[in-house]
Amino acid sequence: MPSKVFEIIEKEQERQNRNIELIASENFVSPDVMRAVGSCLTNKYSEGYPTVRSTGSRGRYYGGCEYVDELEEYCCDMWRKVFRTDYHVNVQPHSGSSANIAAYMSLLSPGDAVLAMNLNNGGHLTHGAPVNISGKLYDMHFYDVNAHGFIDLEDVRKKALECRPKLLLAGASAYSRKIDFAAFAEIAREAGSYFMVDMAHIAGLVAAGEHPSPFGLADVITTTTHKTLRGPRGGLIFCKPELAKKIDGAVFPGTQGGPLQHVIAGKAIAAEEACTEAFRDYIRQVVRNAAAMCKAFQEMGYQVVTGGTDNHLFLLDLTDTGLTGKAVQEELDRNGITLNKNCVPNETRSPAQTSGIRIGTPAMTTKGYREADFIRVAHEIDRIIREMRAKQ
Ligand code: DSN
Repeated sequence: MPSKVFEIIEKEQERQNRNIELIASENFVSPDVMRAVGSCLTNKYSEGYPTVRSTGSRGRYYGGCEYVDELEEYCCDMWRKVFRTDYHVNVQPHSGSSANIAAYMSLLSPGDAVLAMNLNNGGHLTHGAPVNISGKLYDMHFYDVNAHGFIDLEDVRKKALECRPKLLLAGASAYSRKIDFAAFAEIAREAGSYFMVDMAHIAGLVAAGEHPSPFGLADVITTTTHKTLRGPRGGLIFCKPELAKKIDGAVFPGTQGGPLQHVIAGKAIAAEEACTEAFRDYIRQVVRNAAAMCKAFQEMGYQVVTGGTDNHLFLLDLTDTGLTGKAVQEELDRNGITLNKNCVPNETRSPAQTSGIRIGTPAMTTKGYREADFIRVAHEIDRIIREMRAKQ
């Protein structure tokens, strides 16, 4: 008798085939990534690092690691190639959160000041939210967006010079505009701070040259591999070579045990894919699709935070409609359109309700959608929202 698990997987597969997927942080991996992640590498323990490593790290704690050593070195080389960088890279973080925690551990002591983007205005849980370990361990300070939703670099500078953070953090989960990493780096230099970038959302755009790169500017760069990069779920940490030993030690043994070599194999394949012209075409289409869909909403009278988008996502501010983000998310889900509720700048509702929704184009671009398809979906979302308003 087949396991109940396969029945559940089959249902999820059907949901993924059927629904229009607009969650900005999701994507669909290639069959090769899927095959690597489901491979025999899941059976292998390999605590430690490949034996011959420029950082002088300690090798593995287990026998039989000759092939996973080769794999992990190859994966590191491929990610340096993707971002055209000579930064050190650690490919072991199990997730973006693990990558961020290890990065903090390597640079900070408990109680050190950190300046990051406010979660309510587009930041991330692991950037110091009080409920997250980052918010409990460090003395968090937050910069805001201005009245139009743009990162307020004057506010960043003022707060950095006031609190003199040990670490200045740039990066967001719900921000639709280019981030000026050069300006952040300059502020970090003035304030005497380490500069860290969490580029999880936009990493695919950075790889394809569609967003300014933080390489050469940031001391440490973290990312997930499963968003615009279209790899398996996981994290990466890049750092300037002089921080390599600290970063490696903070990942293992600092915060993790054995690496997931089957996921590292998937990450290596994603890196190979990210070096292709087909990947760059996909990213360019992601950006064109977001711009087209965003414009369609604006033409129908919707309020878009910042008045547009430069990347793969945008936020609709539904305040004028009187509907919550939660209600719209749930009604769209019933109609086969998947996205998530999101706070808007100066949010008046709780994060469980919100006044906005976040819309992203990577996943459906991977499925082949182009501008006209996204415009059609925008009109379908408008139809559903108008029906909801009529029932209010
Ligand atoms: N939770 C992810 C997102 O949806 O943006 C970020 O980690």
